[in-house]
Order: sequence, then C-alpha cells, then structure tokens
Amino acid sequence: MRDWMKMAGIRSSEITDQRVFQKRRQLLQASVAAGMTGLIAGSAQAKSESVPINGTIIKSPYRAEEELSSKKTITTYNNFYELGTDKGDPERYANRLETKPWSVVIDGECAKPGTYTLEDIIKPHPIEERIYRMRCVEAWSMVIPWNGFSLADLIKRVEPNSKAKYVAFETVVQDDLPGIRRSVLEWPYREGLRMDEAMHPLTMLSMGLYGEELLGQNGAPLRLVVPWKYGYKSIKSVVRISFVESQPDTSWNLSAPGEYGFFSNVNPDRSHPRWSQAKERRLSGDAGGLAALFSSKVETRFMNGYADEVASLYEGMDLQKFH
Ligand SMILES: Nc1nc2c(c(=O)[nH]1)N[C@H]1C(S)=C(S)[C@@H](COP(=O)(O)O)O[C@H]1N2
Ligand SMILES: [Mo]
Repeated sequence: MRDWMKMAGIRSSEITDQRVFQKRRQLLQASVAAGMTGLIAGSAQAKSESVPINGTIIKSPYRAEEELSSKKTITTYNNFYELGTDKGDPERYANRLETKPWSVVIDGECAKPGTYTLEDIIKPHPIEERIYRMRCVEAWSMVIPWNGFSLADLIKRVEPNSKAKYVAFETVVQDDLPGIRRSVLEWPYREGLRMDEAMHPLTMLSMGLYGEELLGQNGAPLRLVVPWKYGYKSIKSVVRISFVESQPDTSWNLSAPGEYGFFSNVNPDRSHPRWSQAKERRLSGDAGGLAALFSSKVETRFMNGYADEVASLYEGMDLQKFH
C-alpha cells in the first residue's frame, strides 16, 4: 500500500475495484458499439460510478441558502417508478438503465425538429451550478446543487412557432427496467409545461449534480428540473421533447386526476386529497433512508419559495382549481 493512498484514506482494494471497473466499462462500451447490449445487460455497474463533469461549471445566482442535502441522500432516496416504487429501488436498479448512446427527439411545432444526440443538446450551453429546493408531493424535500442550463436556451435553438403553446416530455422506456413490467403508471412517463413555464429561466435541463454526471437513479443522462413545482414534474431520463398546441397528458394526471393537476405548483394552502401540504420533512445532510423518519419538519413555502420569480405566470388564475 502506497503512502499517498493511506494519506487519502484509500484502501488498495478500492484501487483494484477501480481498475476492474474501468475494464468492465471499456468492455461495456465496446459491446454497446458492437450492438451486443442484450448479452451483457446486468453487468453494467458503470452506471453507479461517479464521473466528474467535463469542463467549467459556472456558479449561477440561483442559490438557495439552506443546508444542502448530502450526495448520499440525493442518490439513495429517490422516486423513479420505472426502476421500482421503493425509495431504494432507483439506486438498486440504476445499472439497468442504458444511457449510452442517448438521443432526444425534438418534434412538433418548431422550425428545427430532429433527433439530437446528447452531445448536440448539451454542448452549446455553458454548465451552471444552481442550488434549488426540491419539494416532493409526498411532503419531503431536499436542497440539491444541480448542474445544467436553462431549458429556454435549448428551446430558442429549435425555434418553436406560434402554435407551440405547451411543451411535452417523455422518459425512455426500456424493457429491462423492473418498474416498466408493472403498470403502476402509464409508460412512457409523461410530463408537460405551458410554454411560459418552459421558457422561465428557473426551468432547467440538468445533466449532473454536485459537479458529477447524473447517476441513473437521478434521471441520467438528462432530466428536467422545475423547482417551484412538485417533484413529479421534474421528469427524468428525457428522450422526447414535443412542442404542442394543446395541454399534453401527464402520467400522474392520467393516473389520478383528482390528486395531481397539470400545474402542480407547490402550494401549502391546497391540501392533497389525502394529506396536508403545509409542512415538509427536510432531508438535509445525510437524512435519507431511515433517518428520514427523524428529519426536521419545516413550513412549506408558496411556490416552494420561488413566488417572487414565478407568481406572475399565474396572475388571475384560481390556484385551487388549476392545481
Ligand atoms: N421518469 C420519471 N421521472 C420522475 C419520476 C418517475 O417516477 N419517473 N419521479 C418524480 C418524482 S415523484 C420526484 S419527487 C423526482 C425525484 O427526483 P430525484 O430522485 O432526483 O430527487 O423525480 C420525478 N421524476
Ligand atoms: Mo415526488
């Protein structure tokens, strides 16, 4: 064991693991290139490896001041129903999600529809770090340092026309994902935003967090982040973005229209039919998993604390009705 390894607190077994890992990864990539993914599905531990984001990350002015949730909490306490309904399932099965190669279909009412590779989508945009509060409809919340850019910047590139009143999103459907075999929701997972919501500078496309590429459980390789709405609007592993004229279907609204509206703005004054939304369990630091049971309760803020920025989008709307 080398001294520098001791100093850095690294066990030699970890180094070995790293090497084995790299090998497997190369093998995997080679096989993907050769179109043999089916043969080696299940050996793809590469997805649980942290990969630093390549290039400079700019600190944006969007920085919630609260204590951050730890990387561990953010990557082990998740909702991603395609991978299972238990909070631990997304991490458990993240390696089943095939993220390479990845492309996104952009279609509908725009001048530049097409199939864009992940690189085509991300490359033109400087990557920012934005610290957002995230509030799940199940009344827990985290503070997450996302990496990514405003969705508006991508939208401008593809030039939507005047018929584009909404943006619809879809998640990938892969038969190997354990949740896909069960019909807990209608697949593909679908979400949507009104055009002005999609164009709001707070609305992000994220490809990383804590300076590392997204892991499967957080919606690798590209997901939406809309911090003033309940978490389910922030659709993961996006493969399709469509510009449409009328309000698109969303998975949660289809499954329980009385419980999940289209807008889904965080609102402590509008209870979910089965529970209050007035408070939330803040999963700060390492408070994921069982620790979540003992985490502190904080008051939920209107529009998740982003009302100064976004309340004007809903002026004159009855927010009890348009929930
Ligand atoms: N495709 C897809 N996207 C999804 C979900 C899902 O089940 N499938 N769950 C949503 C819910 S309910 C929440 S709270 C957030 C959780 O994001 P996180 O696990 O990265 O914190 O993802 C959202 N995006
Ligand atoms: Mo959620």
